[in-house]
Amino acid sequence: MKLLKYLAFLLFFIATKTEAQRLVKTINSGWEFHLENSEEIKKINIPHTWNAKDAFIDNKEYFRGTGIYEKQLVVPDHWNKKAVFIRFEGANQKTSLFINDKLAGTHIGGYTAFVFEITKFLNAGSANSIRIEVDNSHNPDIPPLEADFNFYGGIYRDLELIITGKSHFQLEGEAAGNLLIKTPEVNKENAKVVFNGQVANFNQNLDLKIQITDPSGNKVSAYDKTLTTEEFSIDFSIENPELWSPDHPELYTLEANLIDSASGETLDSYSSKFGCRWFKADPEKGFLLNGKPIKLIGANRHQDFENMGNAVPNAIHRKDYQMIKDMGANFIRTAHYPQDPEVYRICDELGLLVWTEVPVINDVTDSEAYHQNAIDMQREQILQLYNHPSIVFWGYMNEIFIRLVFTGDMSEVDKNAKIKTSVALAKKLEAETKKLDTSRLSVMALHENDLYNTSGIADIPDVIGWNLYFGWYTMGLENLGKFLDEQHKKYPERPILISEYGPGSDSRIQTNDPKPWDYSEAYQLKSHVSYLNQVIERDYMLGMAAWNFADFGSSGRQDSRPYINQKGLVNFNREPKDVYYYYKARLTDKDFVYIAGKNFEHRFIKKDQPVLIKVFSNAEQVELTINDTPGKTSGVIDNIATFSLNLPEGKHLIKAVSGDATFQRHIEVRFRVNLIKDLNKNPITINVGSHSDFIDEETGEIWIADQAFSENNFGYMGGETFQQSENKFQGTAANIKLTAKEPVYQTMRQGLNSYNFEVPEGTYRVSLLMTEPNRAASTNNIYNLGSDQKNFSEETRVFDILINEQMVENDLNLAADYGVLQAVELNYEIVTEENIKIEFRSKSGKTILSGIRLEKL
Ligand code: GCB
Repeated sequence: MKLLKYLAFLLFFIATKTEAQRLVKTINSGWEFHLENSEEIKKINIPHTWNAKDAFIDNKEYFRGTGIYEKQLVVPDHWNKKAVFIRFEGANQKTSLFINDKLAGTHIGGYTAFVFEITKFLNAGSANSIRIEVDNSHNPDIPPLEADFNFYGGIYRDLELIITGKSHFQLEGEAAGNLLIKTPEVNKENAKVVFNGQVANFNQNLDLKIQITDPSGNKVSAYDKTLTTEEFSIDFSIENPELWSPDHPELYTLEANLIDSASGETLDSYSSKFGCRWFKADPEKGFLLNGKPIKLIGANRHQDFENMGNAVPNAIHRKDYQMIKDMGANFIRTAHYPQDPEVYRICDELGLLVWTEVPVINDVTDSEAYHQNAIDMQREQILQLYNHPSIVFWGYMNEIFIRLVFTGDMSEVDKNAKIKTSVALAKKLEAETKKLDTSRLSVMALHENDLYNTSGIADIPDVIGWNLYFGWYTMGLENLGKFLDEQHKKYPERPILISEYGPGSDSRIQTNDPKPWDYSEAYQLKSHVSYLNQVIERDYMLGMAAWNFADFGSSGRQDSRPYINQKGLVNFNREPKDVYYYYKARLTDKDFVYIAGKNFEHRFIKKDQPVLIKVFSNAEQVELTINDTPGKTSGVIDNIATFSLNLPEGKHLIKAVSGDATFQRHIEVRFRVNLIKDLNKNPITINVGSHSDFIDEETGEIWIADQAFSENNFGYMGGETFQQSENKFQGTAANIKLTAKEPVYQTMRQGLNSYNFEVPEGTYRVSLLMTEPNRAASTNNIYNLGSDQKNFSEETRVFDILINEQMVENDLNLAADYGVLQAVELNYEIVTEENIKIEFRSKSGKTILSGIRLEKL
């Protein structure tokens, strides 16, 4: 009997105890969703965006407007003794919450969390309606105004219900429930810790119980007292703290309970990790963490994912940062906005130093509301993320003069007004940042323009990040070091780092002869190697962050894959590109070796030309075994061993060994002249006007790099590589409509006289791939098919095509017949006794060709 009583008591105790603590639960599932002005109701789960698909569709702006989420919430009876909240981790970008048709709160800004108390709107013991309206339309008063990424709308981060006692730790307000843990003084011997907070619905019967545990889970400090005021600030001290760093991301835990002193009931609870470290940005010595220099090397990261938009689960955030850590990085910039709360937890755990920033980017509106919204975003970011030891930089502006610099027709007066309002806002943001946190560094990212110096804006934050695209938007990779040295000399007090760098690349484009703007993985590699070398050898440089960890969606982009910014070290689906493995070789210590060219396993070479193999390694030497014959070794320079192999035609197994690491890859070699002999089996596909091979993911066909004609072979005669502009070596980056083989169309040979194949007799299908790259060509079309008097303007391009002297196209005008930047494929069946000669005869402008496919029928 006694035992039963005891058990009953125990059960009661457990029940009240669990019941009494703060309850946090997601309410992500089972929503009904519709867009404004649409009858179509969809069942959806959060995280959700309505732009996952339409931001990637041709000729269409993605939807920017209001989306409405609805759901019933059954509220148990006993919640009337509780306080109930809804926490949004993030919704883009203006959100209103209605409970039972009453407005419970509104929030502006798409990248920070917010909490609304809904207690007074709820009917306990029955179903309550929740309606959430989220609006992502352009708003001149809300940052970001414009940027090179998509402003996907929706509730794209977790949505939570929080239930606490009537008295509770402050949940509403900019901190969205975070209570601040400060570490104002840390050294090897001692760390001072200050815990600040506020209790809502305060009364005199509240006990505060706090406990701090060390990284191994041992209790190191405790506090237990009755509160006399609603605000509290409690100091702790930790002896010989275990310091947080990328190599040892040691985390302490603080747990706080708010207890009703009369009943002993726990009304609310709060828990947060924190870390002990100190750091400094020195304009000569670079970045110092816990007193030691550490070169910050890592990447920027956007939060979207292929086919998902920004509505990604936490597991993807975790996977991304794990990949960044695994490649040996110690630094990450969450450009261009605060990311999911999970991201910062992961960075704390993995040991990644963080630059986080608010989305004040490209342009500023000179309005009170815009300035205030920007400041509110910074307040929210800092207060919500304060406790994360990983964060060392609070950022607040990215390339804020870029719109101004590139808007050609802006008057001097307007320009000066823009500069003035931007500088004024920077000063306000700096002041707000320092008001909230003097322990961290403020930072701003600039593009390559002296206006940031002359306007004085670059003198406002503690640290300057330069976004530098030498070898891409501006010429010459080697100009980087020169630029940095000049800046350092002119502004010796200014700590600097590179906040962005890197060219676009496409895993379908492969070459051994990389050039700017060819989108090859090889050029991306070349460029990153050069940047790493130039930054690492300069001690004053704090570090560098590659643009970008992953390819990301940007509806305005014209690259080799439309609507995607392709500067990622990994693809949009996180498939690594070569350069990802290069970082791993360069930055990690454990034996590592990798043969570059996952998509370059087929080599089409001239007979007797060597096959070039690049191997990434962190050892001093790499040994290759070719088809079981070992013995080829090469030294490693900048973590790359380069091999020139003489290989016969066929498939070869190449194995690389360095230290304890091995890697193998098959390489298949084909001599180009033999492709003609093989026409019986395989068509020849040529990427005309390009030095790169293009791998068609859909058909598996490889469109090989172009070549000049020689005897018994195939190739072009006459003409030159089409060049859109001076710093773009080849092709156009403009979107080509109606094809998935954009790169084949984007590169072309211009002014060619013919394309010749020395083939035996037979019936062949000749496919010519063409596009008109000149946008002006369509508007200048005064060419009239019927008349004898042909009147061509300079832009007009008209030519005839003859195959083996038979006219197959008369007065072909791609712009007039098909439109500019359209994929045009013309197929002809040809019977020949010997050879095929495709002639291009100009009537006006230069002839042009993008690709040829020759198939034997
Ligand atoms: C930049 C911007 C970034 C762009 C990047 C690019 O400087 O800060 O938002 O995505 O350049 O790829 O052009």
